[in-house]
Amino acid sequence: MLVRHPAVAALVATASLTAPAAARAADVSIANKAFGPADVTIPSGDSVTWSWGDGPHNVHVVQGPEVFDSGIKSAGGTYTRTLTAAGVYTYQCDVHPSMRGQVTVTAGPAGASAPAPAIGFAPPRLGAVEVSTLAVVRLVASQAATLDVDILRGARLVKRTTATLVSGANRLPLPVRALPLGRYRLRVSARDTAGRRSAPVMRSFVVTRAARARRPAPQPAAPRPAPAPPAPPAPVDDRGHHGPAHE
Ligand SMILES: [Cu+2]
Repeated sequence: MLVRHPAVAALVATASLTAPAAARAADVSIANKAFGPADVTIPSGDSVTWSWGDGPHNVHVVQGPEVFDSGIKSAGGTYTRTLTAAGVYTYQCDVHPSMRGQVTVTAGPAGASAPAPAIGFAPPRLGAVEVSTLAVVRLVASQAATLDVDILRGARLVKRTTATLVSGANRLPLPVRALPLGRYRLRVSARDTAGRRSAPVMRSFVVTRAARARRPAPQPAAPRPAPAPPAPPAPVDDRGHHGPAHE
């Protein structure tokens, strides 16, 4: 619809400019016995809308900070739920139990996240997995766990390590200092002390000079009392200033 009245047009423009970021929402389609995408991340207070392309299916959250069920719907049905409690929500279709998905709710745009409660004997779950341009992984874990980390180049495994996860938000610098520059893939999965394991999550990332020059993180498994070794000289730009500090 065209808005012809100038005052109304201005009002519409103002409204769209001032719409809060929290109005973003995730959409998940349901068709062909699958949720798409099967893994979405939203900040607390946002909503997820599921849309049925066929049926019968339902959205039944079986683990997470709260559980709920959309009820069974058919083609054309929708279900919207606003989620405020941070954590990882795992859901399934009860008609087709192989249909599974998850929603990760972060505490807000700042990235901090409240921990999800560890329930019963559930395997650990990972959400909101991101790799920064400095090759630092951020993710939300449903419980304390060990993270198995594989770095692959093409199909070749070039680095394998582990890290300790806390329940909630985690920040893990990848060990890329000795890797050639270029594009890699990251494969992570979490396991608890009983060996229960999360689904693996794959992400691609690029090893840059800046990522390699990043200060190594302290290694909890092998504490070194010595201070971090000096970083390579920072680039100096044409005004004689040193480049930005690496995180
Ligand atoms: Cu189904």
